Amino acid sequence: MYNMFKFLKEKIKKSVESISEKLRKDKEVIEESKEIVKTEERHVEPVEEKISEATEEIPKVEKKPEEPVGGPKVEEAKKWPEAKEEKKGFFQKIKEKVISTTISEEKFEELFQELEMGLLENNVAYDVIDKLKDDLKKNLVDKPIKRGKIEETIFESLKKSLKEILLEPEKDLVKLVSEKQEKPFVIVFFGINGSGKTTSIAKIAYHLKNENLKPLLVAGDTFRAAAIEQLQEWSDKLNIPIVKQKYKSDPAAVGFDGISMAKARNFDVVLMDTAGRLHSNEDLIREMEKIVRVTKPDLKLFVAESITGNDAVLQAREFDKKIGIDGIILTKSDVDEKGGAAISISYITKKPVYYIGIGQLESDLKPFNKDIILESLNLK
Ligand SMILES: Nc1nc2c(ncn2[C@@H]2O[C@H](COP(=O)(O)OP(=O)(O)O)[C@@H](O)[C@H]2O)c(=O)[nH]1
Ligand SMILES: [Mg+2]
Repeated sequence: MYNMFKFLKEKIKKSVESISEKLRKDKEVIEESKEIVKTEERHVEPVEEKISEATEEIPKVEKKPEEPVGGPKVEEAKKWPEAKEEKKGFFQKIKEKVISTTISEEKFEELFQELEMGLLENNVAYDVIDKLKDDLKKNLVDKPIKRGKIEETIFESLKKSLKEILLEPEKDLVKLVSEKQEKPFVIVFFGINGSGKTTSIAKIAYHLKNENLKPLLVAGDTFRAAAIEQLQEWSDKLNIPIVKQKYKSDPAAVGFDGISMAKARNFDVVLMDTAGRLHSNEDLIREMEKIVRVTKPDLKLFVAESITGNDAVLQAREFDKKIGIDGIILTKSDVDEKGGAAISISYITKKPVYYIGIGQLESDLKPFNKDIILESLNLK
């Protein structure tokens, strides 16, 4: 289970319950019309009495042999049960109306306002909301839905849409690294300051090491004070080698060094750190382009903070436009209570989320998994 959907989960549940409740109120209106029919039936009652009178009359008729059996009164009596049958059919139709309901487009818009607001408040991107809404519309508008099945229909629709929206990697990292013939497999991590690049590198290196692969750390953030020391500390703690140079050296050159060393000493995978930068800074973008040109990464991972919501999504899109990214690491989900970024980021960028960061320790990393997300949203 992921913790980041605390509010979103509640919001979806509440909104869907409220939709059902509103439709139930509509049901009362229909029930009222059912009442009217019942009252009408009461009017019919004397007619029913007539029927029995009429049937009773038949033997009377039989008692009078001078009159032929099957006189006009008997024929009339035959008609009554038929009339009663018709009434029943009509009543049946009303009952069916009560059991299933259809929602007009207008009603749909009104009903889904709350859900829409809830999704927005919890950082779900507009495009994702549009997709969820369009799918729901297709499944709900002008289609008879069984009364007891409204909630289920909505949940099923949301579930199906989310399965399309969320993007898991086709192959996990261990497989990707293991399958590359010519080692090392090179991963470069990008993202703005403080998003969790260095920590994520440590977590992934630790994970790959536990899978019997040989990782090498490359201190490519030569810009920010203490960045090299930070990676060095992880290197010491996890007992994973590091390649570094002095501050202000060219990160592309550090990357090149790292790859050479990895080739010479049979490392399976190079994990390269970079300086945090904003996508709007042209100099730093040129630097990133140079890193990519020189190191030719097998995988460019963008590290985004879950808690920043739509900002994380926009950053990922901008970085993708500038340098092209292959996947995403979503950090700090443990301190996010909305979770919208996790739902939106892969749909907007069309890039899979590889891992979710769930804390500050090396083991605080979870693979991104659709089923776990659906389960965490109570949609399973
Ligand atoms: N709670 C939490 N903190 C994290 C996570 N990932 C990173 N951090 C913290 O975020 C801060 C910035 O991380 P850092 O790796 O230095 O970011 P960088 O500037 O992108 O390299 C550090 O204090 C990390 O411990 C996470 O998944 N959960
Ligand atoms: Mg760093």
